[in-house]
Amino acid sequence: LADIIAGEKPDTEKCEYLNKAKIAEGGKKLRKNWASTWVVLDGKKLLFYKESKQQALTNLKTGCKPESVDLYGAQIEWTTEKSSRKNVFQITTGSGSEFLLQSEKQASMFSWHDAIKKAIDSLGTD
Ligand code: I3P
Repeated sequence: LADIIAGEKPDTEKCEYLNKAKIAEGGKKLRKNWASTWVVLDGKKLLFYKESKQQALTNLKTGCKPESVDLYGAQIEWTTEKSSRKNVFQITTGSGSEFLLQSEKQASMFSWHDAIKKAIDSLGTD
């Protein structure tokens, strides 16, 4: 309610272009492929909208269908080993998928880490 009065979105709702790389799916390692991605945090989920022209065309035809990541049972941690890039954290989902998110804007990544951690903690694990 305070957020609404202040005219701000709750901090478990965010969106921004970030660099994203999916490095595992269902416990299987994938080849790392960074892509600029419109990332939306909506409280319980992270949504990834690809920015590519191909994807934009597909979205026009099918309606925009982002990749949706359930944060229930997920984990988040900063990593310096999984990438040579700065400001990288990893999200591991309950289903064993691993995503790296990165941006040159350090403050921005702190804010994302904070918001995602809050979202995960608010969902609990049971
Ligand atoms: C990868 C690409 C990534 C890099 C990754 C490379 O090569 O250069 O950007 O990750 O390093 O393997 P390719 O395009 O040939 O797959 P970072 O930018 O995060 O360092 P890695 O193998 O050390 O993960």
